[in-house]
Amino acid sequence: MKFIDEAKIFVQSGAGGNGCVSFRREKYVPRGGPDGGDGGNGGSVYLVGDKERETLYDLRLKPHNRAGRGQHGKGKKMYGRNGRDVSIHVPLGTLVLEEDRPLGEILKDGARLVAAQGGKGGRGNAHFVSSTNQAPRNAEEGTPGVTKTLKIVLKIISDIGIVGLPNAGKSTLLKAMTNARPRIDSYPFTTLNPNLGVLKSDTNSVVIADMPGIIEGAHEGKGIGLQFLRHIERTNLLIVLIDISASDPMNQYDALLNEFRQYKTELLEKSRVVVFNKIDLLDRVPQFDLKEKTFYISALKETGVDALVEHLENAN
Ligand SMILES: Nc1nc2c(ncn2[C@@H]2O[C@H](COP(=O)(O)OP(=O)(O)OP(=O)(O)O)[C@@H](O)[C@H]2O)c(=O)[nH]1
Ligand SMILES: [Mg+2]
Repeated sequence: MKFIDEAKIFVQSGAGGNGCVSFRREKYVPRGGPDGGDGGNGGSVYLVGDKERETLYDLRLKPHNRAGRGQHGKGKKMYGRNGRDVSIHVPLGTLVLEEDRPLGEILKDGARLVAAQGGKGGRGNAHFVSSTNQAPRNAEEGTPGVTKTLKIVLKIISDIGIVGLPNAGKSTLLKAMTNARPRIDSYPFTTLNPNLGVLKSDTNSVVIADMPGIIEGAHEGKGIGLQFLRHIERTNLLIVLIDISASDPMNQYDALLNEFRQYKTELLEKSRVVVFNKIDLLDRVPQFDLKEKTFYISALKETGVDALVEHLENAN
């Protein structure tokens, strides 16, 4: 299924049904009391967190979501039926915005957010009896539903993000560390959307996201741009992956940090480790002196990956 991380949807809740004005009619009971029932509540539109979902694709397919209206109350104190609710299932990490103001976010499986509250049913005349008015001729109208246009944005939930230039071996590293089987190829921009993998240890499991490649000028829209970086905004730790066999590894590193800075300086404040990959291609592996923790690995041959995994498990 297509990975879609932004969608616009229209939601409309149902109006509440009107309360009823009615009087009891029975043989030999000349003046029965009021018996108008209440109107039903209008249906609401909900967004529901669903851990099985990974994309907002379905929301694109069905942008209009309308809940049912409440039925009007009837005589003999019969309630109107409530309107049908509508539940829209979304992946965990979904953010809901109304006119660019956040309405809420959905982080847990089964979590529900009211996107459009249904109208309230009106009360029937049976409610309005008083000592001075034994035969009320008034009932309430139901309140109207609401219509909204919502922007839905997905920010994947993961603990660790792998970032680097195209072809650095990010997907190969994800494959070496987790159960994920991402596409790997020798041309740049093989990965177009984030891939998720789970690193399981005895005590916990850590979700790792492999990102599309970043190139210099990405913040100006070069390559795939930096849009997808929002998916690592929630991570605790970044793996900055550098191809040590390519020319000037430190230059790659500076270029990446510079793009992060252009995107959001907060990304620079995240803890990170720097991983130099493809050491199998070199006879002599140069060492770099960085303030971050560094690792020298071959994701392809799985050399040095165990030490990295151990560090990640303890860091999370
Ligand atoms: N020799 C060697 N090749 C590697 C290593 N890691 C990855 N590669 C190769 O490098 C190429 C790119 O690997 P990917 O894992 O697709 O790289 P990526 O960073 O995910 O690339 P994009 O998704 O395009 O940004 C593939 O041909 C891999 O087989 C490594 O440790 N050693
Ligand atoms: Mg890739």
